[in-house]
Amino acid sequence: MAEASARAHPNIALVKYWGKRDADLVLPVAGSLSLTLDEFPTTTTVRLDPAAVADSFTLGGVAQQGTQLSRVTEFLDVVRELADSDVRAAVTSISEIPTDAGLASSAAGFAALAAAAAAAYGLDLDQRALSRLARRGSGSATRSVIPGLAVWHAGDDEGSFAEAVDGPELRMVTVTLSRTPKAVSSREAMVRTARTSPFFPAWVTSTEETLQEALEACAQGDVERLGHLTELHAHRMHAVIESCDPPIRYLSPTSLEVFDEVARMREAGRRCYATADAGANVVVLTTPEDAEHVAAELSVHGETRVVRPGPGVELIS
Ligand code: 2P0
Repeated sequence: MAEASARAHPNIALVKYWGKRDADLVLPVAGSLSLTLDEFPTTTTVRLDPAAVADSFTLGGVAQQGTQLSRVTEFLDVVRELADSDVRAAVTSISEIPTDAGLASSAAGFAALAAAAAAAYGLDLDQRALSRLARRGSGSATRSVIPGLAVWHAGDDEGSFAEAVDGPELRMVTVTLSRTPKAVSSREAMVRTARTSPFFPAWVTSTEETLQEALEACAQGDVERLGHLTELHAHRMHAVIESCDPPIRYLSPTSLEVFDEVARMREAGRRCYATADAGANVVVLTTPEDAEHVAAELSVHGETRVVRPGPGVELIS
């Protein structure tokens, strides 16, 4: 097949990925756990072009250059090596992720690109192989291949893939607070954290422990324990990031107000637990019963949206 299209969705980590032990192979220092969302898909088409001398990448109708294009080209080089091909490709992508929603676009973007490129170059990959391939584009993309709850194993190149995990029925409430782009990219901030934070070794060992506890909570359908670990792990990730030199701080005073409000709702009996990625926006893990209430209460701080668990990556043509 010389052309293929695929769609993937972003995911939010409950146990976070922060730090690589191998940047080329995108191997994380520890495993992580996430929920793939059913909103904000990215749809990507890969068309092989034997006459082209270089790859092209168009995002939302705009031709990309620089880092955006080179990350796509480097990823396609991995696919071409697997397919034993030197044919260049035209990649067109449409992202429905609002640029200010604080959701990493690289997870959905590279999961969709992995599936479309694998099909266009004639690779027949199962879910595990596709997850490993998506990992080479962006770490969090490893998990967007998988529907719903997904664990990404740290492992070596063979063993570092994501797979589905059974767990309780969950909802996410996104709270959009920030409209300014992040000061330091996740990729750069991860390197700085690993190089300069004295707390980094403890972050690595405690993350593996938290992951095992979170997987047990999933198996037991224990929303309270899973939620507690989710919020705890977000605080720990931001603490290790803030401890690097020079320091990086992603949370704003309003983010902390939302964390406080979520704690107050919890004391009042709601099941809700806050987390935040490499930006000021907050996402709240909650239940189907509590989701609408949580979204309404938090709407004074920013735009809120209730999001359900979503599908894994899908080939659409
Ligand atoms: C996560 N984040 O687990 C963590 C939490 C942000 C905070 O994965 O360098 O874009 O492409 O592997 O996947 C964002 O990092 O980084 C991320 P790369 P990625 O979702």
